Amino acid sequence: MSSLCAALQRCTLQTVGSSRPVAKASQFGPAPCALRTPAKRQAGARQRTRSIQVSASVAQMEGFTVKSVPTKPIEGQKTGTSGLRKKTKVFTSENYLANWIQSLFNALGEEAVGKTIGLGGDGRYFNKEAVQTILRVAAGNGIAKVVVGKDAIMATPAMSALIRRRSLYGGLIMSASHNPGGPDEDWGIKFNYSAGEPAPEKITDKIFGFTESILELKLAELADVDLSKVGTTRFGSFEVEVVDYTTEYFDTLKEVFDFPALRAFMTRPDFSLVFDAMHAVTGAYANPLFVGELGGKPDSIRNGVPLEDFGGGHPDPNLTYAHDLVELMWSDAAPVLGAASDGDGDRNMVLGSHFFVTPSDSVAVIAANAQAAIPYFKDGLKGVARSMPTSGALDRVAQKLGLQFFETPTGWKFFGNLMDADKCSICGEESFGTGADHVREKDGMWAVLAWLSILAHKNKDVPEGGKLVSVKDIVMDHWKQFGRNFYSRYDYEGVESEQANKMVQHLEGVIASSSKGQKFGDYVLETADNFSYTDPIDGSVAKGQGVRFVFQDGSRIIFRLSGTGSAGATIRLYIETYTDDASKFELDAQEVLKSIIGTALEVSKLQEFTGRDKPTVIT
Ligand code: VG1
Ligand code: CO
Repeated sequence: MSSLCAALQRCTLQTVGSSRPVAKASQFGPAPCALRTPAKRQAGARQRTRSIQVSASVAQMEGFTVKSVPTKPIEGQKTGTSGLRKKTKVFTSENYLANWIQSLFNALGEEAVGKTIGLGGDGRYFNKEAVQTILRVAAGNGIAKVVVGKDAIMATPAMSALIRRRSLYGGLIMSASHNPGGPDEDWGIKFNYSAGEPAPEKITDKIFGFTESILELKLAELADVDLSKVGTTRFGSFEVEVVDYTTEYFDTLKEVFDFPALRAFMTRPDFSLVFDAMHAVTGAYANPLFVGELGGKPDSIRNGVPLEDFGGGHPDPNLTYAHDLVELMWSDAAPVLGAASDGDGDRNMVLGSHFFVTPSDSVAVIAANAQAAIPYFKDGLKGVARSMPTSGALDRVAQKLGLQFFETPTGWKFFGNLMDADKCSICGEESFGTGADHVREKDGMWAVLAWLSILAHKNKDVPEGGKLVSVKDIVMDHWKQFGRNFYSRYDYEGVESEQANKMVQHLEGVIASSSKGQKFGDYVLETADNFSYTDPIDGSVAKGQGVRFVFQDGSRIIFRLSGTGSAGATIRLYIETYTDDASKFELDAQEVLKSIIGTALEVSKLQEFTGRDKPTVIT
């Protein structure tokens, strides 16, 4: 007997709306037994035909009713780099969300029946309503229990920790990450699997397949659950547990870091921190963590209340969107450490007084210091990994420490397999994402605690009132050992998709006709390709992950199209050069990269294709 049938064993079937057209068997999802009674289940083809003729039906589960509601496929429900993201108005349109959730359960099939999943999000507009819809579809598809963050809150890394610590089957995160929120902005949803990792492409492709053929929603008739109070609500065989969203996450962070040592450092009178939560989800975590657990001053937290529209801003921790923090860090009142996080709490930006740490340098510095400064890594690292467009700073650390090293496509889903196979401890992306194998997501708060740990370690012998080793000192010291990778990213947002695609086609042509040794401006070509990745663990292949030109001195030009936008296209241009000449370390990256950026724009004919003479964001 299938597990779905087992879960629905107590169903009783009633027929309603008998004037509806007869549905074909193939129009139903993978679990037609949901529409049958146990007695009929054994009675073979005749009964099966009869039950399938009931196109609008209700099944009585123990404690609630499941309605079969007809629906139609909706175009374009394809998951991008991280979940499905669209304008909020698209998601709130009829059945848009329910269709995707139903397709998810169709894709997961019987494996998910009777299981427990997590649910929460970044606090953005529509999350609380979305929870109620998701609960109805989950119950209608035989999920036994959903663990929901209080007030529908759950940061992305916290969901990963929740899944892992509670051995959940998976979890849903309602977030469009750093994209703005509100009725006229963006909404999004992602599914994480049993190790807490973003669903691999083989699952997201399957979900997309179901969205293209879906004709039925299985909706449980449930009263709204009160999300404002921790506790359990039972609907017969279905259960909803509203939980404190900090518990599992903080328990995990406590296993990684030495909290008493961090507390001692945080409370030094000569140390100061400013954490900018950007009115996003880490607002819900920053106070209990930095103030509650670590003894920081309450005024170290800025924009610490999560708002449905993130206060009208982009909750994206970079030099453009976190400008208040950047201004503070370049003022006389700059604290020792400045940090910010994004909408769903997986990204981070780290700053020192008058100093910005690029994310590519940040992961390299953390990897180089992890063993000495962070208890979780006291036995050394298993390996490190970075996404392809991330600078080569981490490669140099791997080489020096003799670590396994991996270069993956953009998006966190590619790191999970390496971690599950014990091949990678720390990884990062140039897009302000840093993390480790304590969870299977990038982790903004983890990165801040990692920097706090490094600062605490480097300053352990500095007496109070002595000159503290600063963030800048740590990075300068790193460059002295490893050299500096000058790095920048140009984003051209809201470009017409067709023009962006044409530019990529043009670049493919340039690749095809280029050869090793050819000169591009001041640079001599080593290789050019469209990056393709074969997962070393499961052999899956991801193609077309970014056009790259790698030059003989290690400099690189990379172009890729964003997979997280909700409309139009965003072109990303990544540029990198390297120097081990210490006299150049303090030069401005934009100055150093000027000539190679010029080459990149010339080769791509970006302006010709897009009409843009400058990027919308530079990081
Ligand atoms: C961007 C970043 C990528 C990151 C992804 C999700 O993707 O470049 O590195 O993993 O966002 O991050 P894209 O396809 O737009 O370049 V998050 O914090 O938005 O979940
Ligand atoms: Co994010």
